[in-house]
Amino acid sequence: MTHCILLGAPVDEGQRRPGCLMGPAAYRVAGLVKTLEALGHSVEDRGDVVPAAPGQEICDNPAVHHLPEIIGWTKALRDATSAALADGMPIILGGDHSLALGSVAGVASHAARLGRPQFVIWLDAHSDFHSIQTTTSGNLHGTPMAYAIGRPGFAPFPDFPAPIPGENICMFGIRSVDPAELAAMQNSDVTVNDMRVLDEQGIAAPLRSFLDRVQAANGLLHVSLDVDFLDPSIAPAVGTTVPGGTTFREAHLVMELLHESGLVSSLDLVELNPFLDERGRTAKLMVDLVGSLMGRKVFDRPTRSY
Ligand code: EXY
Ligand code: MN
Ligand code: MN
Ligand code: MN
Repeated sequence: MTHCILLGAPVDEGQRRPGCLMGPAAYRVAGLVKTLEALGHSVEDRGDVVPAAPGQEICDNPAVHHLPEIIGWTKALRDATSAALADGMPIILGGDHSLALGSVAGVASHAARLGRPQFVIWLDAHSDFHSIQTTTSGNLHGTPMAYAIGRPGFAPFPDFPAPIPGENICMFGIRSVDPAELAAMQNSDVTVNDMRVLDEQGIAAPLRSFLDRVQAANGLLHVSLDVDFLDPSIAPAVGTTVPGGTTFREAHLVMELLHESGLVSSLDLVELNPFLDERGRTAKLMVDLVGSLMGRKVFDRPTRSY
């Protein structure tokens, strides 16, 4: 049984399409609490995080927008996530992926306090590897991974508490990468399982080899699940759809294997824009996937001795 702590993060300033700020409410309406409680977990909904007051931060990239607001969210989400980890498993309800600037900083600072390595699995069509210097869209939801790994170019942001080594980051589902991101990633040790890897090897082999590394290092694992990891045909309610995403079963298999590893200590659910589909179909699918991550299965399988 896990004590799940819900943190609403109604952030939409990291991109330009209105709607993500309705994400936290949509997850609550879609029955996230009931799903978790039905699996025997306790749930504490701490409501929506309130961002720190925006400062006067500026940067020399004219494309960047809402920098002070995003920095305010980052500080508040870093602190709320880190505090929640002392009491249970934070589940951060987004809101766009700029929330991970704060949530990943929060898990990293918690892991550093424990003296354990922090690992991240990034389930996304996008690598989100821009610095605020290299982004051309100026949408800061495309930058959290660069901040987490300690790429230069985040001067206006608080120092990232304990930059995560590239070898501790594994991406799945990648199929939309900008040239500047590719150049930066090729200079890093991040494992990038783009959709071609999933086509050729499936999910289990690359995922199990990453989980073996997390286990061997006695690591903590943060899961960042972007709605656009999924194929748009099953998850249309996201502003950055990219064709050729994962199927319903591939996504559930990822969650089931993560559950069986027993290694997951925190979760982001990001980029849901409830305005973009009908009757909460995508929100319900995301809640369904959380059910698989938290132990719902047809048959009991011996958890793999990681
Ligand atoms: N790489 C593009 C950009 O930086 O604007 C697209 C980023 C989409 C990010 C979404 C959250 O995954
Ligand atoms: Mn705006
Ligand atoms: Mn993303
Ligand atoms: Mn994405």
